[in-house]
Amino acid sequence: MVTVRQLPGGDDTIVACATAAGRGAIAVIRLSGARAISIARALGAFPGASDPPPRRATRVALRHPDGAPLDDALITWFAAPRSYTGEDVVEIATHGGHVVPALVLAACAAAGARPATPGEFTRRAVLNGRMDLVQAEAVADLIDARTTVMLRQALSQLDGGLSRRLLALRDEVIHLEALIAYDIDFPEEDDGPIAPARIKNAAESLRDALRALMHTAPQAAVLRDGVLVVIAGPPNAGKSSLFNALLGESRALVTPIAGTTRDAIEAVLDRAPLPLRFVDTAGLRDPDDEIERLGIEVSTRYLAQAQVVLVCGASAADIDATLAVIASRTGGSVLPVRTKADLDASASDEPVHHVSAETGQGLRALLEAIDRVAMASSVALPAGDDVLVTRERHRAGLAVAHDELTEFLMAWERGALPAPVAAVHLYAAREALSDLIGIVDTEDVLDRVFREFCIGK
Ligand SMILES: Nc1nc2c(ncn2[C@@H]2O[C@H](COP(=O)(O)OP(=O)(O)O)[C@@H](O)[C@H]2O)c(=O)[nH]1
Ligand SMILES: [Mg+2]
Repeated sequence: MVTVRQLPGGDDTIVACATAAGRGAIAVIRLSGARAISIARALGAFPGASDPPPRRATRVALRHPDGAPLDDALITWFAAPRSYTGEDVVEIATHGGHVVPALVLAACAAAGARPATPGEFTRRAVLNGRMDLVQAEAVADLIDARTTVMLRQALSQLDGGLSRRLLALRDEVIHLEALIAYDIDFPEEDDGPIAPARIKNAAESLRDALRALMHTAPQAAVLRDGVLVVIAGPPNAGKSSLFNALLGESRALVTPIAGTTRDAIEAVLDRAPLPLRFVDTAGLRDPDDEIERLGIEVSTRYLAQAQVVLVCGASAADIDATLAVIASRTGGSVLPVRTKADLDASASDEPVHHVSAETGQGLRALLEAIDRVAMASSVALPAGDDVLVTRERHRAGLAVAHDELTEFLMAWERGALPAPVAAVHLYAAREALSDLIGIVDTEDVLDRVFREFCIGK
């Protein structure tokens, strides 16, 4: 059970551009592997025979191994093992743009580097023990983060928060295995076998801890994707204008999301306490859509999952008509919104939000109302240092471990299976957790048995 395997060509020195392509002040090209220094030397860096001082940026007139000038660059060497990958790493900061980074990459290749495959630097970091698998995923989460809360989660995961939790759970499995092993190996010990109730209690609390961590997945999903706020109403109600006005009004970081479906336009507002993910219809006519036949525009696909629905209309009648169509089709909180309030000065005491995309009236109050219902309808927000499960891989691995614990408990309580057979479930639970973190270690159980039970006596 090795989760991370060496790729073919694992000894190669790899090269890639670490910054995004296109115009920019600088680009960073990264080399990793045993030949990183000699390749940099072939490009004109580090003159002289002795190794350059590590972690110090030096200026270099870069040139192709054939002598052609490339750029005026800064170059930094990170000596193995104190580097991102654990290998010798050379970072070349060149000018950005379309040509320079491409030419420098080509020069590195000409000097013997191989273009890296996606994620290969981080893969090497895992292989060399610089980080575990969960931390490697956090690197990707950090880069993909669209909200501040998700960024914080990724940072905490990168710092080893989730890994430590998973390791602690795995330790508990090993502890249980040790208890069982003792029971198997020393049934005639003076102090008698371990009380079955002790094993049952330990297994139950472990199963509950696995379940609790597994159940943080929906929280993480809300933090990552935002609370789903779907806008509904008749054509021309002012939905798209409201969508744009809300995004503008909030002055928060807005990330437009390229059409996950054809019938919707989405954007995530990075907003406290929860990010909000607004969905407007793309206004495409779909003759097969029952809701559209009823004269209401809404992204049907999102309606069932919506946590909040803004039911929009320029008149009370329009709002009522929309409510009638929407109510039975969503489990989310419904907020009635009277649009184009600038055209209709008549105040009313209905529990309706009056907004104008034209004047900005009522937008802030509507956003705050959305915050309130989102908080009320959402899974509880994690406390600052709470560890969350941010990926399906984590949830699935925990589910396997949880189910194995459940199987073990059933067998143990019934006394149906001999202890060595029941212990197979513990082994499977441990493997599932090891897989999550990316550990390969067969000595753990023996270690624990020896340490805890003084077998040498
Ligand atoms: N006066 C006024 N007109 C608005 C307002 N919001 C939207 N409109 C107008 O109403 C029409 C339909 O707006 P639109 O946002 O496309 O509605 P949708 O079909 O529901 O997405 C457009 O001509 C808008 O300019 C508003 O707050 N005040
Ligand atoms: Mg529209």
